[in-house]
Amino acid sequence: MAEETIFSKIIRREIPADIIYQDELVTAFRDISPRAPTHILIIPNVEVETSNDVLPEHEAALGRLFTVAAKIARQEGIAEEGYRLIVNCNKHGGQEVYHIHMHLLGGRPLGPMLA
Ligand code: IU
Repeated sequence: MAEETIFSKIIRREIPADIIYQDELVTAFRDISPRAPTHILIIPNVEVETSNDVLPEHEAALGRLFTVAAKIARQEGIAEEGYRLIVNCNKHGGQEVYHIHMHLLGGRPLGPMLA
């Protein structure tokens, strides 16, 4: 099993976080250092370090990231204008926390992805 990160403590509510959604597969909370008016992290409750470590048994939880992202985007009122979903992997991808997570960013024009 992957080594535990701070995100596991957030999932178990052992440390404070602004959790906006949680079910048996995923947890979503506001990023502590938001890069856009809406910046939410959506993570599987199971520990998966990076996208390199994804297995078929993770498909239900990782698929749920997308359905929850769409639900939250509608709740945040950014679905029609649009938003960006990002999953960073390892050093060159800019990954800082080794519990796979989807960033949901929106609420302002984000510009070209590779700017
Ligand atoms: P990254 O894809 O691993 O680079 O993103 C990690 C994100 O986790 C980053 O945007 C941090 O601001 C965010 N974060 C957080 O919201 N709460 C925390 O306790 C920690 C990191 I550590």
